[in-house]
Order: sequence, then structure tokens, then C-alpha cells
Amino acid sequence: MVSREMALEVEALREQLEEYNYQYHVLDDPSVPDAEYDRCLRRLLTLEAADSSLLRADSPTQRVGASPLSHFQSVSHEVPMLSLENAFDNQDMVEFNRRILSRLGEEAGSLEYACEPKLDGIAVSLLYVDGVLERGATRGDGRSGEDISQNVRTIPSVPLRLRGSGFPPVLEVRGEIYLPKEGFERLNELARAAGEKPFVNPRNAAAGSLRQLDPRVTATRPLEMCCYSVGLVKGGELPERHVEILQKLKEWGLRINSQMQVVNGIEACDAYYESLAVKRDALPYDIDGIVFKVNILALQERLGWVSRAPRWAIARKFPAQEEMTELVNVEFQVGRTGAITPVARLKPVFVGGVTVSNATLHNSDEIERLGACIGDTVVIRRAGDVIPKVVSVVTSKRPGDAEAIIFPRRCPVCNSEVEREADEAIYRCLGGLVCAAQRKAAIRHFASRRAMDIEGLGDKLVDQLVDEGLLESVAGLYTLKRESLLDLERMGSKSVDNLLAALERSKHTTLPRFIFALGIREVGEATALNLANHFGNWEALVAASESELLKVDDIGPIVADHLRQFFDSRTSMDVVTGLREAGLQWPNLAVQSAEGLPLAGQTWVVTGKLESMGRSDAKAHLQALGAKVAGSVSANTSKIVAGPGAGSKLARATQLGIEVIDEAALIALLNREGVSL
Ligand code: 5U1
Repeated sequence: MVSREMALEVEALREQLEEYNYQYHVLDDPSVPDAEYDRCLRRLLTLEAADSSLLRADSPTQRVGASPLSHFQSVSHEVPMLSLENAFDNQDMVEFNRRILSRLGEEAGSLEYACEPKLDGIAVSLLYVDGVLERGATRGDGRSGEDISQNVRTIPSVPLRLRGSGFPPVLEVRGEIYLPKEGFERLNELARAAGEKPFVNPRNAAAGSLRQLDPRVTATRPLEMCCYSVGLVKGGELPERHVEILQKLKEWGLRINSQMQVVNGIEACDAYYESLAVKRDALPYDIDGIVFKVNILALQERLGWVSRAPRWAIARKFPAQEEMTELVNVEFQVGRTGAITPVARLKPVFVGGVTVSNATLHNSDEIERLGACIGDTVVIRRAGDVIPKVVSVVTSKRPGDAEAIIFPRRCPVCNSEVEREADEAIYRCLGGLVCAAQRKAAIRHFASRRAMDIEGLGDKLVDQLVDEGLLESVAGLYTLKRESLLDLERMGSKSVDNLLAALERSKHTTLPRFIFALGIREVGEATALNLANHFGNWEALVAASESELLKVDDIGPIVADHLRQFFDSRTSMDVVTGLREAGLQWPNLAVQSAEGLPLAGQTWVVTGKLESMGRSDAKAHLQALGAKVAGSVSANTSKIVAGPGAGSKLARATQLGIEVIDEAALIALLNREGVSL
């Protein structure tokens, strides 16, 4: 017999868990760490296990209750799930608006449009009867789809029971199930680690996850649901405007898109499209366009629909991020550290808004995984500023004369031996500075803006200087003769003077820049800054033992080893001597003790995109205030600064109950501490 107290506690726990879920998944504003959620869930599981009469299908414990299916049942959509007409430019939008205005006649004027991103996921329908999730189904052909209720129930942003009151007794909600970018990366990292084939893109991963017959597999996939309309509605009243309906869905516990806006007139639709095009890459999910809908339902009804698409809505597409093209050849590039990267030479193809003719193939493991051959038709993906990559091979289109890709046994530039380090997917040329490719890359890095900032020393000039035998190492830059520079292509006397002046200016540098400019493996700007602050001068740094190096913030055994190798190398240190003899100088730094500084003793983590200052500046400012800045979140982390796109680090911090601040709060703190930005 269940006691009244037990029944009340079960009810209270369910309500509490639903509230936590709502805050986390719908409002994006969790109020408690994950540990508290888990504690309540465990307590509820214990109580329900003690007496099965307490169990209910809509309990938060019942998300993964069901056993695997043998197949999915077919379900018919009483109200068909429509698709959308596409617009590819603003002219198509103007036409769309004109058609609507002419159908509606005079009274329409400047129409109200609801605008929101079109998520690149899988369209689904959720059926709620008396507020309880009865069924989840795929769109299928729009008239009938598959019953994926078991899988849909595992998605935390799908409420098993609607919140509040006032929802129609029968309410079918429609939307997109998708994998956020971060979840997709995590899933693929796990797949790679397990030696499995990674997913090609987030959409395929979401589709594959929903197609699982075993809901326990779906439950491991970080899927989310975002709602954009209603289908079948019986009983009850819904508001008169589309966005008001969506606001209601949000009140009832369903996730809607936070970018949604109502605008007046078609020009404003164009402005919305352009503003989202700029934001597109920073959004935590993939979108393939913007959906515009006539906002007033009475007008939607008057407009009706034609051949499965409503006349009152349209999707204006962004340029495709994936296209097919031919893999014409594979070349091997040697980088600054000798890493050999296969680069796909492609038949030019327009993708993601630009013409792409090269794409990275990463390493030999990736070529093997793709199973690519020269002559293959391949799928290229270019999202935002990301380097285009080959994501898959269309094997059905393989020509009879396709050729295998053979990784070179010797360096394609200097013919030195090539080595594959244990646990590394990368082959490296062992030629060091003997290899012209490594020398060129080292010089380019040395001259780059964040290193020695030598204006006028472009890539083409570096190529010429090395190829003509005028430059053996970065030290040689400072002994270049005016006459030999004048002999080079595109080098008039003005360019030569400018370059010589830039070289002269660069001699007055800072210790962190100098350390960074040397291009020591794994020593980026932040590490160079840590080293400079810790040791204060070059001599102390060079004399530091491996164990002393390990005391520096963020330096582990691998970086310490690379540093020692550099300092122990005769060739490297000869280059440094050459640079100092040429007059390179920097002020020594006071060795900083964090003691007494405002953030002394604190460990911070910076993650996501920081719009105005960038992560490396944020780190440098925090370190200047005495904080340690770590690369990963642990129980020792004091605070985390999270910008848009923050993923697993933010999730872990939330789980551990660590305080999270955004860039604005960081700037406010830096201002309070008198840091000039
Ligand atoms: N954001 C959004 N995506 N999407 C897809 N709204 C939207 N509306 C759709 C579809 C297929 O269809 C309407 C006709 C409800």
C-alpha cells in the first residue's frame, strides 16, 4: 500500500524534474547543476521501484523504458505535413509577396511576416492528448510517416507531458529534430575513438539516430527538438497569430527558436535574412535557410495551399554547404612542423557561397576512412569560414580508371625520410630546416602579424627568397641585401625600402612575441605568454629543466619536451644567436608572482567565441590579474567565460555547478580592475 507521503513526494519530484528540464531545454537557463537533477531523478527511480503502482508513462524516469522494435509502424497524418516552396534570391521573395498581395487584394497592405531559421534536421510530429505525449512520428511523404514514439521520448527537450493549462485536448505539434553542432562533433569523436565510421553531417547523424530500432541507442545521441507549427488541433482555442501560437507552445513546455521575429513587409524579410546569414556560423546548430510565414492565421486560411506547399510560407535558402565534384588529384603539402597533409585538387565547384577547388583530406587515416580514389566523385562541405573538406565518396559514380591514392614514402619536397609517430595519424618529414617547405613555413610564421609582424614579407616573396637560395633561416632575413632584393620579381625600390624598414622595426619586439615567432611545436601565443611571464627573460627560459617547465601554466610533458628539444638543438640555437647578433631585442619582464593580484589562486577557463576581444586576449588579461587559465574544466575551475558556440566545457561547468559568465561580464570585471582594453 502506497503511503500518502510517498505519493506526494513522487508527484513533487516529477514536478521539480519537469521544471528543471523546462529551464534547461526550453528557457536555456538552468537553475541548478546537473548533479541536483540526477539526485532528484535517482530518488524518483527508487520510489517508483518500491511500488509499481506509482509508475506513470509520462514520468521523467520513463524516457528509455521500451525494448527494441523489430520495425516501425506506419502512421497517417490526419492533417498532411506540408513542405515548403523554396526561394533562392530576393527576387523570388518579391514574387512570393506579390502573389500573396494579389490574392488577398487591397486590404493586405504591408504584411506581417513571422521569420525564423530553417533548421537542417528531420521533420517530426508530436501528438499530445490531454497534455500527454501520445505519439511521435516522422514526416514520411507528408501523408503517412513512421511511428518513432519510443525514440522521441528519449529526447530531453520533448516534454512527456505539457506544462500549465489551456492547451487543446488534442494538439499535434510539428518541428525539427536535430543534432547541435557541438553534439555532432562529440558523437563523431566517440565514433572515431571506437574505430567506427563517423557521420557525414549533423543531419545524417540526426536521421540515423531517429531510425534506431533500439531507443537506448537514440538516448545516447544528444538530439534536440525545436517546434515551428501545429497540425491537428481538436477542442480548445489557439491565438490568431502564428508567433502567438509558438509562444503558447513555449509556455506549454516545448522548445521554439529564439531567433524568431515578426517583421512588416518584404524588405524587412530581406534584412532579417541578411542578418541571419551573418550569424549563421555562430549558431549552435546548422540551418539551411530562413522560413517566412504570413503571421495572421485568418490570412493563411484564405491563401490556402497548392501541391503540398502552403501559399503563405516560403523557405529562402542559403547557399548550399555541400556539393558534389570530381577529385582530380591529391597533392601532399609539408607544413612548418614537417606534417604532411594530403590536399584534394578538385574540379571547381560553387559551395557555401564560394568556388572551391582545393579541400583538405587531413591525413592518411582520413583517406582510408573515406575510401577515396583519384577520379572519384566526392561530396565537399564548406560551412562558413571553415576550410572545405571532403566528407564522403559517391562510390556508385566511381569511374573504371579511378586510381588509388598513395601516401609518399619520402618527403615530396626535400626527399628526406618520413616518419609516423606512435599514436599519431600524421606523417612527418624529418628534413627539418633542410626541407624548403618547412623553411618557408617557418619564415612565414616568424613574419606573421602576431609574431614579428614584418609587413611586406608576403608568401610569394618568401617562396622566391628560399627558392633563389637567398634565405636559409629566419636569421638570414636581417642580413638580406638591398641589391639582391631589387633583383627579385615585383620588388621595386619602394617595396624594398618598405621591407627593410619593416625588418628594422621588428628588431624591437617583446619576449612573448619572440618565443611565439620561433615556431616551437605546440607553443602558441598563449603558451609563449605564459613562458615569458614565468621566466621573465630568455636565458632563464633556455636554462629551465623539463621539471621547471612543467611548473608553467598549461604546460604538460609534451610541450615541455618540444621546448627542451628546441633548446638542445644546435641548429635552432644557432638561429637564435643569429637573430640576437642581428640586433633583435626585447625588454625582460618582471617575473610575476600572482600573489596580491586580484585573481590570484583562481583557475579560469575561456570557451566559445568572444566577439569583441577574442579568446587569447581574454586569457592574457586574466593571467595579468593573477588567474591561471586552464584548457579544460575540472572541479578546481573557479569560473568559466563562455561565448557563443561554447559546448562540452560549458556543459561540464554547468554539471559541476561552476559559475559561468559571458563576455560582457568579463569586460565589466576587467574594467573594474582597471585593465585597459
Ligand atoms: N522553421 C521552420 N521550418 N519549417 C519547416 N518552419 C517551418 N515550417 C514548415 C517546414 C516544413 O512547414 C510549414 C508549412 C508549417
